[in-house]
Amino acid sequence: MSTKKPAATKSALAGTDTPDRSNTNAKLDSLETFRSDATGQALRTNQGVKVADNQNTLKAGPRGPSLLEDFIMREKITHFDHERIPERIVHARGTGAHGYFQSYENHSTLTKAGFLQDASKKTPVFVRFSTVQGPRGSGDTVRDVRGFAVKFFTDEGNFDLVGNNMPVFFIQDAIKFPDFVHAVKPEPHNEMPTGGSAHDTFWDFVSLVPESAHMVMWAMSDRAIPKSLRSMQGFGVHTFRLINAEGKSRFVKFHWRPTAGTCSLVWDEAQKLAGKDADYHRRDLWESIETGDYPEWELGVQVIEEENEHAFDFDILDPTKLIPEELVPITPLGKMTLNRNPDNFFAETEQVAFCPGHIVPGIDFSNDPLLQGRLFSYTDTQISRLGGPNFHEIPINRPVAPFHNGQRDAQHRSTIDKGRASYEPNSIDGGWPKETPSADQDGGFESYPERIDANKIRQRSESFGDHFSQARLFFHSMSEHEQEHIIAAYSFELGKVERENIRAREVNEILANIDLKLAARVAQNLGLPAPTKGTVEQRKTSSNHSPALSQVNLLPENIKTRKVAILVANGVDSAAIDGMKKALKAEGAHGKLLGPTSAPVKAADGKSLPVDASMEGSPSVAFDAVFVPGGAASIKALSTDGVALHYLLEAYKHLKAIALQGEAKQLLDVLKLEVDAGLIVGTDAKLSKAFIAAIGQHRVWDREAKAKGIPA
Ligand code: HDD
Repeated sequence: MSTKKPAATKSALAGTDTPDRSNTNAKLDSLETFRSDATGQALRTNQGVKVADNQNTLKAGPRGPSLLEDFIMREKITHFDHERIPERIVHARGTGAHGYFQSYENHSTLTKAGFLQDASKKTPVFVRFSTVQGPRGSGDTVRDVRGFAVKFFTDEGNFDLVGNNMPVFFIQDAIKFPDFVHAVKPEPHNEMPTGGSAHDTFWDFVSLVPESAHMVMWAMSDRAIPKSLRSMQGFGVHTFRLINAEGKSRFVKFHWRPTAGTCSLVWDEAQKLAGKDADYHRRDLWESIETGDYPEWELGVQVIEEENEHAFDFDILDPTKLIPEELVPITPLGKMTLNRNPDNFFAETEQVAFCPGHIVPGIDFSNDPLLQGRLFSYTDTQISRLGGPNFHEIPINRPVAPFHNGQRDAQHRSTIDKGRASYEPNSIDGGWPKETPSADQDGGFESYPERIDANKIRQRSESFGDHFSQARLFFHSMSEHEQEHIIAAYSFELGKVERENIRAREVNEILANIDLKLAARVAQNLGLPAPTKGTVEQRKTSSNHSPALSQVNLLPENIKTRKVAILVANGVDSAAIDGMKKALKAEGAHGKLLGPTSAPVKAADGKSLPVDASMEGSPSVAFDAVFVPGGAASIKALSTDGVALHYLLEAYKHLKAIALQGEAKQLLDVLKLEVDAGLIVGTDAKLSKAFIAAIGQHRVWDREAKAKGIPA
């Protein structure tokens, strides 16, 4: 038997007392020694025994019964039988990526957190994006809130910012979380629906709990069907504290702003994608990282001085409220870049364990009662999900900062602690490990000494009592088409609710208190009488319009990374393809050639052009825009090709930019369509210019009413 050890399993992270920057870099460039690479290695059992035959169970003769003594087969099957761990109770469906965070400058006036003080330092991060309702195998593009969880591996310990793509939440107090989750999850009797909130129990709960009104409005808006994970904003939701070296504390709200802008799918597209490519979002994230189109977000904070804690007409501790950016602008802190896909989904994305309670010196909690409950829930959940309290030793969760304490044993302990004293104080091991008094340089974590003098009570603060003003603020800040989408979403979801009393309650007791026109439109679509007044008196608020909430104002200034389908058939004008591809490339966009099949097409000039995919295999819903180059024979073929015609009609219906070059103009008559701001015909460079400008608008909203009549 060989005495050689199997490939690298030793952790590089244990054992030193000072933060090791080489580990920080290791996180960045894949050098972590716990990554196992089997290249050039023999197949072995988990005990290190080389395997001679991995094809056949040990049997009594080639046709005889299998033998119990086959320890190789039993080890393999036993391990397989236990491969799954419990999926997350919420946010089960997710995808992750590695990257780094870099501060813009020294923010020491705001915080003593080291990773926000040195502009030259790259702090490794692991991010996991998720949907909330659906199980692990559910679709990516369902209407739902998206999780946006970031683990910063700082030299002072891990900081987890566990947020969502919406800045508020459904409930105000953590004790209501199990109720909310039970209501939104698939119904218990038949486990339906998968991935969505369009069912009785969700609407029963939210129509009885008015504090959910604001967040439900976000969930019915375009924000709940993001175009990609790369185009989502992220929010820490709760108010946190930043504390500087002098002990000065300020309240903050964390914001992530994508450099790719914020935009969404349209509803029909989202529904189709859930079938045509259930992995649409995770594929997009994966491919953009592989292509080198690294997704980026700017991290910023809204800062509220302690003396201004009560300066707003809502409570900053109430997680159903946002602070309009027009009242408190965002101070940029730094940028996060995602530049590496995981090597192994299970080991990294599935086993990563986020906990809002993971903070570092310079950051602290507020008394938001939702946050306070979360501080308990996440660690508790990881213990059952990851099989014990040693989940911090799993490679993806290990801090780059060293960790030593008296905690010992428990399931799956992998650290081999040396020494005899697992208690503090001790004299046997020289007193190590020792506390770091907060007064020392690089002192230990110290909670902000907030003064509290109160009765022990179960009571909701009256300052949490206004549930409708910010729902109204959100609705009124939307553009016309965004408002129409919200009305359509409420109508669609409530239309799926079987019980009329629930539908009526949502309209009369929730929507009527937000906006009577909204309530009337939804009531009309449900065949209910329009309410004439709300059930609670409207409050006067200082903020009635917040342009920063509308995605119309959040588009990027370029079309970088946008994907354009180029439809071709035999006889296509290859010069037109080259011209458009060049123009798109210059803008950082990607053109893909799609043919009637996956076979190459023959251009009019005789060239053989390989295609990237067939039109059927790469549907229009997966692209941002469509270009049809001319060439008489190609256009003749496409004019009678049902897949090609459907492709264009679907892209038109989903309000995408379409450019028809040269002879492709004839398709207008075939499809009975007219040119508009995004349906462009032409022959020269002007065409690509206009096309690029139309893609930059993301959608042709003016076309929406007309496109409704298209049966794609
Ligand atoms: Fe939560 C997971 C975000 C309220 C209890 N939550 C989870 C994840 C995200 C959020 C992004 C997935 C993390 C990952 O990718 O692994 N949760 C939020 C936000 C909230 C929120 C932004 C409100 C502002 N959550 C919340 C409350 C509780 C929980 C009030 C319980 C009292 N959340 C959990 C959990 C999960 C979780 C059950 C499931 C799996 C996990 O933690 O690791 O503990």
